[in-house]
Amino acid sequence: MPMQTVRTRPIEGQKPGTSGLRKKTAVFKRPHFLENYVQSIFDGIGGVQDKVLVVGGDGRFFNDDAIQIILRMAAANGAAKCIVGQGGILSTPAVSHLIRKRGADGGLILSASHNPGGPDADFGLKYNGPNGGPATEGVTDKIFARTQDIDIYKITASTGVDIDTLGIREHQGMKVEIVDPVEDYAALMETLFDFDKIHALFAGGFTMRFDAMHAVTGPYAHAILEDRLGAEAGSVLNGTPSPDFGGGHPDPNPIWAKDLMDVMHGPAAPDFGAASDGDGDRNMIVGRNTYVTPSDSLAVLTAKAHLAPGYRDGLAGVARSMPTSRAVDRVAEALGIACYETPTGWKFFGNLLDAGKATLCGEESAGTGSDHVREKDGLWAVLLWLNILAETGQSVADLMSDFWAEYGRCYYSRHDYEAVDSDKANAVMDGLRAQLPALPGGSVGNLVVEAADEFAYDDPVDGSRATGQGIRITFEGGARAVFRLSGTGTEGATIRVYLEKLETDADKLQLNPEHALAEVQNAARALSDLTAKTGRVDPDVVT
Ligand code: VG1
Ligand code: CO
Repeated sequence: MPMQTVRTRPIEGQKPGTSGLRKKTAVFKRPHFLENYVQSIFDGIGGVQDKVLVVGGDGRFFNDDAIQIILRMAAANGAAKCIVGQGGILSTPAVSHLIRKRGADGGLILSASHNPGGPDADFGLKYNGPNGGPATEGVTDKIFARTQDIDIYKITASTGVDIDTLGIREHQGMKVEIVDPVEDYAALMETLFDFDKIHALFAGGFTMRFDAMHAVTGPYAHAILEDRLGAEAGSVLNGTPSPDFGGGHPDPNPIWAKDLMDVMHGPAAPDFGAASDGDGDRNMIVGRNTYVTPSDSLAVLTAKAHLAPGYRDGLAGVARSMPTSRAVDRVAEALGIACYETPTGWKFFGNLLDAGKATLCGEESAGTGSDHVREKDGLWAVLLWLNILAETGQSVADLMSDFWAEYGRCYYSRHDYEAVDSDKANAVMDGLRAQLPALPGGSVGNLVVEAADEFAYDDPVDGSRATGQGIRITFEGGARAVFRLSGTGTEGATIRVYLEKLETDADKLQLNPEHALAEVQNAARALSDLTAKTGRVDPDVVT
């Protein structure tokens, strides 16, 4: 009998967070844990009988074994076909594109994104729906509900499927198609950007470094930046995916991509630098001696997107997650287009993109994307920047200076306090929550509170409401402090404090961001009483 029905029972801890389910690898490897969750996904989406699924991951430790289990379970559950990236590799945006291009019913992405990988680090699994985007809140609720009352899962008894050789084969009545992970994605990029113009830019001596951080974008970056666009060999750093990401955090920010930051601020800095994360959906942009905050990047891309062929006709609208700085709001206003504010997590952009209300979306955490897929897309952002630099002929530093002179500068920083005891983290949030009604009109230091609330989002497309999405305190003159708990951590709670200050004085556009934000940081400290409540003084990570 090639197929088994295995009796099981609910297993604790299978509640998906901001972006799928993320746990220590050892937890995912416990008997029945992954199987239970995969079956809960299948049941939560109404079964996979006769369906087509896209499957791939970022290559981290346990990627291969997990894919084998998923394929055996898809076959046992009657799926018609699985489309799998060769060697089990597919970036998150590439999965999104494949689902859409092939008209698949959904996809499974094996990744814990920017969290480190390895036997002692993190693993994750995300389900994306037929539009190519992350499971909506409604679908996520159904999957979680099933984890609570699951009793059986189905799996074939066979040992495994060859996922390394391109082509279509059969596994116990299900087709398995192994595809090149890069080809379709690269072809999509070619429809959006002026590859000739970018090629000419490199041919003219323009230099760049792209840090793939030992993660999934390596093969994509080699193929697109070096092979097709002619960036000199060696432009891609750390370009071979490794199961533990070379022992690092594949998180593209100035802390974890410090090597790249050092190069970009050193004597031999190239013209342009960029990095991407574990699963290829995030991006960091840096010019020579110039770090571009993700919030500013979204704003600049909004202002200049029309310079790339894919966006020549302008943008229908833009959207940003609530904690993302309001720089893009100012650009949208000048362009006369709508700007939506959504909760953290890409799943909230899906309806806006599907309905044609937004063309570009972004988050402060280094995610930017457009309606070409339903995920944020790291290399896409890099290519749009390259297209804009090729068209304007400006350096990143000059482009930013001009941008700030026109729109003002939103100084921005995020402070993360990691692995905080959950009760203490909740006490910080509860303490803030209790103060909210009394804050408006009062002052904290020299700042006067304009508004204070806990963010809730009413989806303009399907009318659903998401509550408890972070506390925001706005000060007169354009400063803001936002507090929320992370939904992607795997140890205790992570408190995120987001600081922002608008500056329109032409003489104050080149300040040290830390100094520019000192006042609002002090206010955030005073209001949250974070040190007394958690014992923490300095944040673990500042980006
Ligand atoms: C973090 C970021 C959020 C992002 C999410 C997934 O969530 O803040 O902006 O969408 O990670 O990113 P949280 O809940 O920890 O703040 V990733 O690149 O999965 O895929
Ligand atoms: Co990611």
